[in-house]
Amino acid sequence: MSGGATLPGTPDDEGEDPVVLHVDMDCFYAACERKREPELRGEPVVVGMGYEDGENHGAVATASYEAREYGVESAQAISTALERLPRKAVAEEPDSDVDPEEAGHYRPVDMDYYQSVAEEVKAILHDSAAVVREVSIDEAYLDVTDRTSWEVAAGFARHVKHRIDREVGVTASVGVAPNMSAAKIASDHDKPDGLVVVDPGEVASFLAPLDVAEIHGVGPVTARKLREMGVETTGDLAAADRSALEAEFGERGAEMHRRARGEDDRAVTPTGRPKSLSRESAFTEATDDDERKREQVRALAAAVADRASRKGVMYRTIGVKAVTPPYDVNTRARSLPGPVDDPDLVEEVALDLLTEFAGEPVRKVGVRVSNLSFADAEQASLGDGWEPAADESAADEPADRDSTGEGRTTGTDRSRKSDPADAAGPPDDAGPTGQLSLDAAWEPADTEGSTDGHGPDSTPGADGNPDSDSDPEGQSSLADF
Ligand code: TTP
Ligand code: MG
Repeated sequence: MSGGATLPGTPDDEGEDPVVLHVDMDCFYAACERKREPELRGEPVVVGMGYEDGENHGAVATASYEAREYGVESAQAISTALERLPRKAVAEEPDSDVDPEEAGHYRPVDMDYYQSVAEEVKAILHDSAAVVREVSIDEAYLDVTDRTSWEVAAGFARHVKHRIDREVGVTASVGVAPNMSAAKIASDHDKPDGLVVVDPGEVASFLAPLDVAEIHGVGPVTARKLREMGVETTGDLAAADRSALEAEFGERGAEMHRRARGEDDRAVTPTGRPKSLSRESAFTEATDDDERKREQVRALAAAVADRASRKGVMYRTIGVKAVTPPYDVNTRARSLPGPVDDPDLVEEVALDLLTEFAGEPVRKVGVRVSNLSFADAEQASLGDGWEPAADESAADEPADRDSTGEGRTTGTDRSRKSDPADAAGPPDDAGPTGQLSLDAAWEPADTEGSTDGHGPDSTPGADGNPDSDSDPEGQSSLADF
């Protein structure tokens, strides 16, 4: 680790490992219920979605840790939960044979109230970090590299936790790590009220003993397949042969492998500020017909330029993406001397960049503008980027994306990498997850609203609340490998 000389509150040294916090509230809805009804503290509490007082219908949104001891869990039918943990009110009836000590409190969901509590928490998070990425009602990533140093990161995180507890009256579990993926796993590692710090250099050893299912994006189906391959722990996965994983899972396999090794260089980017606008479209089969490619790129260029105009956005960088078989993602970008809003130029530059792929078979093409400036000056200089892509109109083909990632594009930028999102086969773990497309600059046209989006082991998220990575912007994340 570097940055030993950095004091809290001073800017980080060049090259210091990022300090990333992942904050996830403990049994959040139940904690909110306890905040306004303190007599519920220490008691088993179940919050039901589609549940009404005294009824048996609905599903468990969350349960307090005391209730979880009885086998009550999220997404379970309330009727099942009641079999495992009877209602307190029933147990307290005079002729009841249920022990009130072995009973719980059931409450219906009150989203408005939870939202207001979440806002109090988020205010503290924004106070604690310049860069906050909110990924769901009870979860956020903070980049605090410029506010602390690795020597005192634990104290910094403890301070954030204490503030949430003291000022709002609910508890959070916090993971601290040099990247988002490890921070998320760390926050989950010692719940509730946990604080787990994974120092740079310890990421791989922290991950190694964990079950593969703890890696974000590995759901039960993938975990089972991995076990069949003899891969039980994250360490096994890290040591596995990447090409064998690719053979089984496509590019997702390579991504899992990277994650298991603790490799994740995504920057924490604030929620809701697009870094780029892009559209892309796949051919049914790879084509080497240049006119078809050009036609598609013209259409995409027009769509992107139109979108930028409607948003009042100027761009300084224009790029194309060409996915060549098997899954190689090639991106080319050219920066202009100043920001423009010029649909003809988008087409002209995109077609010019495309000439590099003349005669090559191409599976998918995309066009992107980045290095955006907004009419609203506050949002200006968001940088450019080929990174995380939000999916605004998932049902659309081709997809329309606002990227919120960060990247660098100077002059003509060239890159060639594999795109997890372009991997063959539907990712079975695709939940409505959070932020990013890993290092894939562009997400697939069909991440959501198609077989790719919600596979058999999507995390159940009753009533729009999500699996833990769901993003208020409706971003599709991690491309779920
Ligand atoms: P989570 O953070 O997944 O769960 P939690 O905060 O209740 O518990 P933990 O301590 O394990 O973090 O989700 C946050 C809230 O989202 C949760 O309080 C209720 C809601 N939610 C649902 O409504 N349905 C679900 O299936 C899940 C998982 C969560
Ligand atoms: Mg939570």
